[in-house]
Amino acid sequence: MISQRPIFVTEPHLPPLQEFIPYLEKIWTSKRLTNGGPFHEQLERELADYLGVQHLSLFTNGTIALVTALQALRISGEVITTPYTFAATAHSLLWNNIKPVFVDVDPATCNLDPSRIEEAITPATSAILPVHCYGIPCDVDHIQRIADTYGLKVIYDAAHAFGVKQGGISILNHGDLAVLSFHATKVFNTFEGGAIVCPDAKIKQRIDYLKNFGFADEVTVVAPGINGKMNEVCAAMGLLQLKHMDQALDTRMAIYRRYQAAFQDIPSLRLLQGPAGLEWNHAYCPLFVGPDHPASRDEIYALLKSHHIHARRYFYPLVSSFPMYRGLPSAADGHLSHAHTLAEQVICLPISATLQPEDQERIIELIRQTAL
Ligand code: T4K
Repeated sequence: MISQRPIFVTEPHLPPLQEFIPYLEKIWTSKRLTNGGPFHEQLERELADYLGVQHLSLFTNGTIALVTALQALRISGEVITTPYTFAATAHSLLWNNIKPVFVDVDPATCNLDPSRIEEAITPATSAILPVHCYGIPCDVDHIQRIADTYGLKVIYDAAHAFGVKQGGISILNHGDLAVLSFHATKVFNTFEGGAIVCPDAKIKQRIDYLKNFGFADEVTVVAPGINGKMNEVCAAMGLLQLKHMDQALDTRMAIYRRYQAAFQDIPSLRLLQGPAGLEWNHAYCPLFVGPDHPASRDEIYALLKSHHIHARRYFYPLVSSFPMYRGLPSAADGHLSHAHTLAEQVICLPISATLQPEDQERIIELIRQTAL
């Protein structure tokens, strides 16, 4: 009998429950629940090692980390960003009273098109906030050249880019800061969580103050900080997850390759590809349904849903079309034509370390039928 188990786009990867119990016992015994506890400190060290970065500061989630990264660098005025992303990217600007300026994306990578950035710079521009969308790296060299020329900061929204390397180097080392998300739906999860990757100890210190209300010590508050601290249960989850990471990443790659093999003879269906030399994490599996495909993207989405397969249209609708952004001059449709096309064509297929081969076969079979 064919399984009808619901399948989700990004099912969390949970290590065996019995492996988590000893961590919980330690927390219960020590009564240290949060505020820079031992698991928090250990996870900061182990993650920096694993990711190949100098320093990182753990956060309660990726959104608060983005908001804090902007504050840490005292960004104000206007910031150039992508409309093809999750709401949190642009929202982090509004939370800091910064005006987002949307620039179109490169359809091959889904990332901010560097050749369109300069025309969007004004005297009020203070930074660029690109996203390594789906874990595919931005054109970091081109973006840095522009930032250096105009004296702008670069903060990467690297929510999808856990463990991604290019030429053997972590993509998280680019920009002034890079922000990760460890949400349940991410490649690496701590239930909720995130981090800011920092190039030096000084900026990490400032960020550590900012995530703890601005406290530098018991009696000194140096900034109007927020509560962005990761608690000990989430940090313990991270330590345990890290032990299973390599296997989870291998499974994701195998799933992606099966999708690739299954659709390669259908030119109206395009899977996103990474550039040569990329160690990708396969954070998402976006499939673009071309206008010449016999079924539309939404028909495929509905077909899968009717079989309890919950694909998602990340990132539709575009952030620039949300009510709080659509009045901006940079949100005008003609200005963001590639982003609009991608948003109309994309469907993210289920990919996770827990997706069973027989379930993937069901997904593939249903989609292949739409090409007949
Ligand atoms: N920047 C970018 C580029 C981002 O993509 C995100 C987050 C952020 C910043 C902000 O980082 P965080 O503050 O979240 O750390 C989900 C996630 O909530 C969000 O983290 C993520 N991006 C976004 C792309 O996806 P929703 O609203 O689509 O989530 P939801 O609840 O509909 O879940 C998606 C699917 O995952 C469901 O069909 C079921 C499955 N699922 C979900 C959860 C929460 C599970 O199986 N178990 C779970 O616990 O936003």
